[in-house]
Amino acid sequence: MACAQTTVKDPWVRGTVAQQKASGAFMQLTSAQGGKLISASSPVAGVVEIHEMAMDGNVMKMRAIPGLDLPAGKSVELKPSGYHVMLMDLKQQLKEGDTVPLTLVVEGKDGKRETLEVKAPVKALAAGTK
Ligand SMILES: [Cu+2]
Repeated sequence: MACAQTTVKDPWVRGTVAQQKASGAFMQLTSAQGGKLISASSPVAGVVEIHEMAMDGNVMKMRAIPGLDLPAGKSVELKPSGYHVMLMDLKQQLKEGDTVPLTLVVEGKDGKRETLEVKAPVKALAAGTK
């Protein structure tokens, strides 16, 4: 890779209770030249999607989006009430103190793909609910 044009700040994953099959990963993403987060994967989850929270009538619901735009030089925050990387079909319980490896793929304006390896610490289940 010529240059890492996308940076990841403060990644974390919400912890789960036993038998819970889904969780979310959150972080701040900044793309120097602008791009789009197009996919994500993790060895702890069978399925990983990029989600947004949106109003459906009067209810906030999450739904999968094909990609998350990263405007040039602007930090985009993935947080519990907004965009997030959804980890589904979890293969294990995620406990506080664990680290979850994530692979993010960002497509630049020029069509070049950049792969980001992220190590996200697991925070307690209640983190970020306020
Ligand atoms: Cu979700």
